[in-house]
Amino acid sequence: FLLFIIFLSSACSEGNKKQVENEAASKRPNIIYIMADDHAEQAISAYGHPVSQLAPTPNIDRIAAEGALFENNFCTNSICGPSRAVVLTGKFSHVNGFRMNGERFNGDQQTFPKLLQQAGYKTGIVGKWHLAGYPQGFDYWNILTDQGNYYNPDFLKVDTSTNQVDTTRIHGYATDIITEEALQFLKNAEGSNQPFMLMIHHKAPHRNWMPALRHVNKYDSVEFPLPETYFTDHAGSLGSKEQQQTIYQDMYEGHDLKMTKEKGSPELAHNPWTTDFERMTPEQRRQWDEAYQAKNDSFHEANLSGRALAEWKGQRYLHEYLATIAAVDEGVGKVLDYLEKNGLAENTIVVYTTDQGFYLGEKGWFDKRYMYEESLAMPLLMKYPNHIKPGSRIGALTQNLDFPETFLDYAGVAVPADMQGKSLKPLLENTMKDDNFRDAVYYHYYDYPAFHMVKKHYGVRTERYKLMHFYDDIDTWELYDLEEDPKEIHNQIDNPAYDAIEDRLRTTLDSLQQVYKVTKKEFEQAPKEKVERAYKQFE
Ligand code: SGN
Ligand code: CA
Repeated sequence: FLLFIIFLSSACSEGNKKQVENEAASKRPNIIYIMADDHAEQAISAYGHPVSQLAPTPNIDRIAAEGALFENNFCTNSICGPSRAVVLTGKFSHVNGFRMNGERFNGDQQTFPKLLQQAGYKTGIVGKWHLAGYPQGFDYWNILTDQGNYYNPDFLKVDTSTNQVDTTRIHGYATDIITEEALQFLKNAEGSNQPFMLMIHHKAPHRNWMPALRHVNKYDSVEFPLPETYFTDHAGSLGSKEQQQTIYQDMYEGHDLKMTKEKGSPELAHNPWTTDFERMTPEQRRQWDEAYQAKNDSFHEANLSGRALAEWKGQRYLHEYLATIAAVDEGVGKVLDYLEKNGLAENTIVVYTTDQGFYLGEKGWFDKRYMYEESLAMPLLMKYPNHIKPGSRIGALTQNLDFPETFLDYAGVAVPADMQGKSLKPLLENTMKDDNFRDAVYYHYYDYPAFHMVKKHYGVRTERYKLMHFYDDIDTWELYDLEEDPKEIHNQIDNPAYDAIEDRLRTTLDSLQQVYKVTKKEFEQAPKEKVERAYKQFE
């Protein structure tokens, strides 16, 4: 009898233990990671920039209102594939090995989705991948081929009947298709006792900024403020003298700005890559041309030149860019609504971010790549009810490098010692002061010569200052005082008043390079062949 009692009580305590474990497991949060492509902070209304107030993003803003907005989140290398590789691995580009687009990501290495999957998470990714090779560590994936197309895009996924990877062209608009794919993943996860982690990677608002048909005229009547530096010559920066990302010099009039050759004709002006438009169905193309006809005709009638033409181009660019975001915002709304309607909102962390910042006409530019604020800054919003106080603003210097550790931390999975970031949980849950998180961030961009001709550079940014070194076929330093000069127009490197600050920044830079294991090898890559100014090739 005694034995029976002992057996019973040990069975009960086993049972209790299991139950506790199950409860803990079921409480592990789901994670939805939404990443747009090239979505600037200036174009998320929660960040408060004037442009975004005229093109608000109410659904993305819900994440900020219900959770936290990071005011100083940065990428480590402002370009697509590399940023994604950092997010997956929690390691700088020189450690994870993916330094520039076109390289191949070594998918065999440790990533956070793999670690979550091993810990019992159901993992998925839909949308842009852009790392070459196929995703590893995901139970389900359906990814855009390469950069992906806005209309009728091609997707790659495993056909479970043959176990082969198939390419399928899906009819419709990329952002909507990716949203539908995400909702389908969530539906399939229903009833499962596994927590899930889903990455929703939009193509929008990447170049060439083609809005959904329902949005092509959305901002026609809106005049957006162009940045005050739209025509500013960044004279103190030798590092950016040769850039090719000036809206009024380097954008392709047809491909980017959807300008036509002449009044009355739908035929596009300079359009080097015809596939974006040719893949539209005749009906899509008919609706598209119809929507653009009147506005393109009135452009021809106005006969603009010089500054007025440059301003018109800036305006057209903002219209297009912001209109592609409208569909992303709707998609975010659908995902949030789904979570609410299905009782999942409470136990799901939702993140909204993008792969890097972007220029919306500051210094006349588009694109990214630079360590200057607009492209270094990476919007980050995160909500997790009952854990993150609604309306929190986090000012700490954070990076995409920190994302994987944050997710592992929340999932209760041990963080591997070789990851180089820090969990954001103490900031999100208010157990750490912003100032105690990190003194400085390290940055390194490698892709030169390439599209837009942004030279190789690395540097350090503290709360107030930034020191950058452009190298390779140039050897020049820049120093900015972000408090005195937030637009980074005045390079103070030769100003003796900043000598002591420069010394301190160099020391910080050296020590960061040591901590992050930057080796000399980094700076000794064979130079790539130079490319001609892209626009001139097509003139
Ligand atoms: C394309 C774009 C470039 C852009 C790169 C990288 N040109 O080449 O403007 O800088 O992608 O973007 S396009 O006209 O072909 O769109 S990234 O987001 O993938 O890094
Ligand atoms: Ca990008």
